[in-house]
Amino acid sequence: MDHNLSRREYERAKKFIPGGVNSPVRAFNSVRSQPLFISHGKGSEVFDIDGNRYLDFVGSWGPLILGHAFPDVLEAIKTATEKGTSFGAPTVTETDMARIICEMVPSVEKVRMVNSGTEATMSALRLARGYTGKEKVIKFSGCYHGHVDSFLIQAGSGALTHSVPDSLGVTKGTAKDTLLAEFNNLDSVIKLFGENKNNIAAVILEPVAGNMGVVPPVEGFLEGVRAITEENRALLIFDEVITGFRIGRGGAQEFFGVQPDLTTLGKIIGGGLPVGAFGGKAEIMDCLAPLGGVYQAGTLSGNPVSMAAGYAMLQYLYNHPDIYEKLDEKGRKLEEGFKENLKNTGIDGVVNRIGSMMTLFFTKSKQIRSFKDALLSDTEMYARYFRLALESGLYIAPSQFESMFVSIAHTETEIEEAILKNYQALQKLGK
Ligand code: HOZ
Repeated sequence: MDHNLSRREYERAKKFIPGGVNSPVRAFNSVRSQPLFISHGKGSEVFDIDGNRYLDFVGSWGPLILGHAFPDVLEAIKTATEKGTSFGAPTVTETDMARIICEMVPSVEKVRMVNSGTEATMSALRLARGYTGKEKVIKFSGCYHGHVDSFLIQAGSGALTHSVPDSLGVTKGTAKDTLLAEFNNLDSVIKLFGENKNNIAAVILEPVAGNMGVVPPVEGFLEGVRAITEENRALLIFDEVITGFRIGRGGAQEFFGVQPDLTTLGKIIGGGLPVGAFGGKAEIMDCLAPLGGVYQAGTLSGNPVSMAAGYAMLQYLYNHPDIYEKLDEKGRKLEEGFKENLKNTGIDGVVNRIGSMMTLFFTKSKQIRSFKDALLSDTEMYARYFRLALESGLYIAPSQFESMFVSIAHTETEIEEAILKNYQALQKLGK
């Protein structure tokens, strides 16, 4: 495969953009490669500016449940832009969007739109503090909630990939209010509540960790966190930026039957456009300005074009509830194929999957149930695997600590193609 144009473009980008990219993971640093510059995408495929075709399992990091350039979404964007792109004043689609989110996500009675997942988690935290009058927040090591100061402490995703889980620029004052627990370890949460009596405003987590690679919750974990937060009058925040509308119509909370007080959503509701939202019980949400004393605002919040794209996608999901079975079936096939390939090539690895989210960890461990387990993975091996896969036209996350995403656009033949490419890459790895 020829990557000359991407390489040239990367050199040009580096002159004007820090590191040549607008978000670190896509620089491909941790897999010791160079970023691809994408020209376009269609369905399950993306094409780079050199004209190479890739079977895409990144899917813009999750939101493209329906695949690239889905006709309903494109049509909605076109119609919306023809009427103007921003008003900073209410439009009808904002209410349509809010209504469909409230209808689909079990715990959400009211919702406020923002522009990204980072904004959603930042705002949800302020709201939790304002509502409870308490200051501290518990997060889990390896969970990622965007680049909010309070959450850039032992964070997953790009922070982890680039070995700076604790970012420079976060003050000690901010960091002292963030307490760290271990994912899938209830005792670690109980201990923190014991040590910080009556001062924990909220516990935030990804109900299925997706930014340390995919790590599903063990049985009883989410229920346990729910019970502890209730006992201690702290809010439970589910960050469903990845899982919302992906592992089920009502996200992880519907899938596992555990209802948080607040839910944060991000790119997943934008049909590929920049958007975010946070929502929950009306009593809590009504503490936001202009009703209450917790201030939160944004000119582009509820932007008409993003709302139109997101609403078109959510309507499609609402009207086609069977797609979740289809996604799970495609995910299952991929998982089985990858596991079979590991066995047949003698490479040590674990495949974690839930629905259409999946990670292949290169590890000698038998299972990956915690952040500590995930950290034992052989990231050098993943880097080599990534490069081999990419060269064969399989586009997966450029980091061990992310998820693969399957969309409804992936056909059975393409899932088989991915399994074959995975096999060929593993075979080469083993040599
Ligand atoms: N935060 C994303 C991964 N979980 C990466 C975003 C990007 O580089 O576009």
